[in-house]
Order: sequence, then structure tokens, then C-alpha cells
Amino acid sequence: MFQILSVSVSADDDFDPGLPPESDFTVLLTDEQVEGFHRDGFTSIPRITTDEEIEWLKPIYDHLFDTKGSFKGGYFDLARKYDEEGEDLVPQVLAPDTRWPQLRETTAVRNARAIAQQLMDLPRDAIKQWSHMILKPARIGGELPWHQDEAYWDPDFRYRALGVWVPLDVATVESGCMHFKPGSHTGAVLEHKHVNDDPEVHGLVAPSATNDGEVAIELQPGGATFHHCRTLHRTPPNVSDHVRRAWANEFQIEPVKNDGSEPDRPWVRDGHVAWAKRSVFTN
Ligand SMILES: O=C(O)CCC(=O)C(=O)O
Repeated sequence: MFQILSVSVSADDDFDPGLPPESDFTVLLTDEQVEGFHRDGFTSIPRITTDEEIEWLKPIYDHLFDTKGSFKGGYFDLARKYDEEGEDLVPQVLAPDTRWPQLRETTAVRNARAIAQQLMDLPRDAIKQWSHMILKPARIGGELPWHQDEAYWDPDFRYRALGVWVPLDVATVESGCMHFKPGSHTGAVLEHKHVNDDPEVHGLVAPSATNDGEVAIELQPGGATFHHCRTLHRTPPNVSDHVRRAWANEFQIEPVKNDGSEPDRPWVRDGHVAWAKRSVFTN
């Protein structure tokens, strides 16, 4: 999960996805699943939206990744230096819903928001939503190593946030499904580094995290995982013969300034400097 950074949207093509298919499909978590989320820091459901909506989302998703340019700065590969030439291994599109606000009117987001409210026990207006999409190409999709989403964020603020991750394709261990460390959300934000120890690479890694005790959640398209912003999670490389597309929706309250006692996160500062120097912003 990533804090929204400056991205500007330009509608420089005429692709029009229209409105999402209408559906009254509604899902909430059982008491057991809510309890599991609070105990383990994650839970999952087999379905958050309809097959029809997944089919509506796919051309939007593919268009965003095919064109790369609809968002100035909002497209980059998580596993290598910003805007470096080469084949994309873990490309990401930030805030696709600023380009097509109807993405927020989907069954997936309606159900995800209702479940976020259930898990955070907060009124609807208190919870903000944003989203990003991460693609793992068939056979060559790279890994996203162990990290906590909060490690991406300014340590001077207190957060209440969770991520809802929805695959558009079958997500298995082979294709890069979500893996979680149960209970890790109750601890501190661990020391993180940028991948390759290079602040020009957006992805972070918590070097002290190991795979011991991890839980992999395999899902069919249209299923969903939910995780707390401190839960350690990773996704392995996609070694399958099919693409792994996923849409992550994030729900959070407005961050609140803390008392300054949270340990510094120098990697966040280094990352902001590298982000501001990107050629897409300076040229
Ligand atoms: O899509 C992925 O591979 C990773 C997603 C992730 O880390 C997240 O949604 O927080």
C-alpha cells in the first residue's frame, strides 16, 4: 500500500469504459472473520464482486497498463529505478479512480467500504478511500518482498488504515498471491530499506522478516484479502503462464499528528527526495 504522491491525470485518449454493471451483490464479514482480522491482522473472502464486474474491469486495467501515460508520474515499476528503460516486472498504476471515478461506484468498492467500516468500527464519512493496481506479467512478474504498508508513510502521524486486495485473475502461490505473517500487526513498524538499497526504487523490504509461519491466501478472481496497515505481507514472483492483475483499495482515516515518539523512518525521507527528482516531474 502506498501513500498518495503527486500524480496528475491527463485524459489524453478517448477510451471510455462506461459505467460498471449494476449489481446488488452484497457481502459482509462474519463475526469469526472480524475476530480473525483483529487477531491475525488479515482475513479473506472468496468473493467481493461479480464475474461480470471483473470482466468490465479487465479492459480498463489493461488500458491503463498499455498506455502508461494517462498519469504523469503515476506509472512505475516497483522493483527497479523510477522510469528506467526496460521490461516491466512489477508495474504499478496509482489512483486509477482519479482518471475514472466510476471505479468508486463498483460493487467491489461498495462491499470493500462496508467491510472496512465493519473492521474499523467507524462511520462512513470518517473513512477515505484510494486505490492502486499492481500487475505481475506471466512468467517474469517479480516479487514484492516483506513489508508493512505503514512503513511507506510519515512517522510523525498516527494511522488507522487497511488494504483490500482484489485479484482479477486466479491468484495462487505460483502466480503471486498475498502472503501474510499472522500477528505482525500488533508490533512496531520494522526497519525497512528500499529494494536494492536504492531510494530510486519505490518498493520497500523489511530485511528482518522471514517466511516462517507465513500464510498464503489463494483466491479466484473477484475474491478479496483484507489486511491491517502494520501486517507484514509479501507476494512472490509470478512463475505461472498467466498474468496476475490485482486492484488494491485502501481505506483510512485522516492521519493524526502523533507526539513525535515514533522512531524515524529515514527510508521515507530518502524516497521522497528520489520521487521529486524523477525526470517525469523535472523535464
Ligand atoms: O499486488 C501485490 O503484489 C502486492 C499488493 C500489496 O502489497 C498491497 O496491496 O498492500
